Amino acid sequence: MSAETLKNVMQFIHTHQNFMVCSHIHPDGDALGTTLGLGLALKEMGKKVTLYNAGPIAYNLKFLPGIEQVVHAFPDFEKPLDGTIIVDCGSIKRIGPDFKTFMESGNTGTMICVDHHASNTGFGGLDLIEPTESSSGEVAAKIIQGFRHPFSPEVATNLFCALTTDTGGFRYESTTDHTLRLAAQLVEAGAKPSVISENLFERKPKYYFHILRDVLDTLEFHPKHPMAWVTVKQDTLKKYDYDIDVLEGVIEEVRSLDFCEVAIFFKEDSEGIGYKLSTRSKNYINVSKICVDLGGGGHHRASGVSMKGTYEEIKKKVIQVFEKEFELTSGK
Ligand SMILES: [Mn+2]
Repeated sequence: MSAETLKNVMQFIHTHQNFMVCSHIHPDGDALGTTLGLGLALKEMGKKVTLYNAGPIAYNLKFLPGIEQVVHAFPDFEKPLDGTIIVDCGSIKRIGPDFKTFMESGNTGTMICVDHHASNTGFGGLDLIEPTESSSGEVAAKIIQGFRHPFSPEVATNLFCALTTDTGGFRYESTTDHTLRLAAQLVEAGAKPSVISENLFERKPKYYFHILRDVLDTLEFHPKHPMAWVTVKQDTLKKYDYDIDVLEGVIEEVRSLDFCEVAIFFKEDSEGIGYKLSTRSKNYINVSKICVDLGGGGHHRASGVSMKGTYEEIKKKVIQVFEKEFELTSGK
């Protein structure tokens, strides 16, 4: 953690009053948990805070305390905000389609990134980006703790959701001793791990299993490298009245295969012009590097990219890139 940057961000918050906290479209538990955790804490400190997310809010995040305060359209602000804090979001584009207009209205004030995406090159005026932290929730907690502001049960629940989401329930290698120490403090402050985990992981709708069955039918293995992939096309998805976020769990199933280092999930986009890829790795392949090269981003072990083209073109290109990476890695 860069102490200097943390100090600058805290100084800015301390000396200003009017904020917006927002994150990326289709928020996951880190994006929304951090928006709410940090946003509610700033409100408790007496700041005026607008909580924004382009949405949609996934079925398993609707339990988060304060979720009803999140707005999905930019309000007409009477005067420009002092600052817009963008959490868990690696690029301006990912905030959502309306953000550009809002930015051009000149109302954002100073933009502040609070993030842990290695691919975030810093697009705010003040950027607290810590790729070694498990989650943006962990970065936001540093700000709250820096102010010596005690975690309320609501803030603790939201931040615990952020940590739980991005560490896969404290299982991934991003889980450090300080992640667990922070988790303990959040539990002490009122976060309920079993309630949060049940909401996040054990409330899948029945149709998830129908989709999963169809998707697993497409499972393919690379003949040489420890890599497997699955695909879902619109004709399958059209069979179900589904929530896109439900699909997020599928890739984790594939990664859990014994020999699998890399898992890829090809999802046909609804416009039929390309595919959205989710990629995961277990131990040594840096999927973020590959996704950034292809125009996307994320983390070393979990990244994504949207690509235009036919299924065959995209699949061929992506598999070739991974083959090259496996060859480079084993050559070391
Ligand atoms: Mn995150």
